[in-house]
Amino acid sequence: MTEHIPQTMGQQFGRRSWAEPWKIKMVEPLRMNTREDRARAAAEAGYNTFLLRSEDVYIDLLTDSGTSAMSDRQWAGMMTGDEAYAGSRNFYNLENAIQTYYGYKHVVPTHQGRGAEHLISQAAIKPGQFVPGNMYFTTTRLHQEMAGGIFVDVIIDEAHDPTFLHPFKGNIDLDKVKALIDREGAGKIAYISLAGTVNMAGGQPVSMANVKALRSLCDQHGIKIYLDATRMVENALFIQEREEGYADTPIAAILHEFCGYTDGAWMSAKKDSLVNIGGWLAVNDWDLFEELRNMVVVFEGLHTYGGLAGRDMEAMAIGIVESVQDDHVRSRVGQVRYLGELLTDWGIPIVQPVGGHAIFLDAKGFYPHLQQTAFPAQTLAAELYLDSGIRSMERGIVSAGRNPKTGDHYYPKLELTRLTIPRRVYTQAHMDVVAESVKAVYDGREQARGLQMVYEPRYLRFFQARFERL
Ligand code: P61
Repeated sequence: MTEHIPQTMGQQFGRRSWAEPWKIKMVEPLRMNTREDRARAAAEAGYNTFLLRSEDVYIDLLTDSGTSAMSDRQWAGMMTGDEAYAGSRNFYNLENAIQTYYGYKHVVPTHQGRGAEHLISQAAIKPGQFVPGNMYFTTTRLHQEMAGGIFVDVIIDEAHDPTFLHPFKGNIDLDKVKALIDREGAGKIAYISLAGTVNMAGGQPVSMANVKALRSLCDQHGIKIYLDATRMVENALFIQEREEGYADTPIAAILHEFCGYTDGAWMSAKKDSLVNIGGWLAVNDWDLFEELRNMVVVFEGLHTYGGLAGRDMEAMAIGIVESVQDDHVRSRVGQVRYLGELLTDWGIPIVQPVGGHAIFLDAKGFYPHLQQTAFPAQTLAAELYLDSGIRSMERGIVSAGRNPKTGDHYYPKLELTRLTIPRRVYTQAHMDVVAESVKAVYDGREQARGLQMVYEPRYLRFFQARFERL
């Protein structure tokens, strides 16, 4: 009998192991439950993971939004919250952090990302104008449409193919933008809606070369570029790893350079910036800023708090600095990649290459026998929960919603179930448990029968829709 010599994960993958640049000081117990408990909870939740109670979840990979663990420094910063109605000291710290690391001139705080999306959409879109973007995001597109804009997908075609290996699958196809300008005229384009590490494409990055080329195209036509900076720090890591000339450039410098090619940005700070709540909007143009600063008092709160407490703004200011540290970003994305490598080696269909914040299981690859109208990704999320209590999120036909003109479902090419990794929360052992559960569900894939939707809300239906098993 040959002796089995255990190997560390690094050794198994032929590299030196990395580790998180922190140690754990406080823990939150997890609750395990039985398959019967989960069957009851899933049925009560209408087989929608958004409707589960968190207490019924074991490992929560619904989202990386607002679910990060804050550092001791951020918690200490919370105690220095200046809860004045106007002119809170913490606002100026936040403004300074955004100006320093993202490089924009004028800052408007908002309660979270969609608050900022609302303001920029209302201020910068005239009804009937087109808003080209590198794939849609649910809340982003809805705010653009509510402002009268028409979303046009201008991401490269490769982004719609889950198996295509491209280092920058979030890139904009400049020919698609040029064609739109030629057809409609630059005046019919509100702005380019550019997202870093494109969420719905699987957390796929945009290259520096792409944003530079986009800038020069837009300059020729007087078109603005606004950036969804929500996971732009993670995008910077991919540039450092994959783009020539950036291997020795710190994440912070890459972030700053990238933002410099854009005219402004909106942010859900609940992701990169390591806080439980918060967002902002920042622009370079004074007139637009004046408009936004005026609107924020109607929809969010005074322009020096935007719906946030002083302590929230302080945690964000500190979180921004922590988020751009190279060792932090490397271990954050490294953990996602670790889970992705396991699943890839086991032959489980996932979006390739692995993106920054999540593993996206290819539900069409799991369930080729299910029609898209039987909601394969929703089914997969339900099966994973039933197997192990792991909570994931549908990112397919349910998330895509309906075409507002025709009322038909949008049929996205990508039918995905997202395992989203919160920052600084779970360990490598948790990732192993997750991988084994995904494998168990994959092994039982032929039994899946799909779901039917029995309740469909009007807006962002995936959050509250209910299903029954077929
Ligand atoms: C998420 F199921 N993302 O990924 P807010 N831009 C981008 C985001 O990822 C984003 C927002 C703007 C979430 C939360 C969420 O369909 C959903 O702070 C790239 O959440 O308002 C949010 O930022 C909006 C989950 C949002 C969803 C919409 O889990």
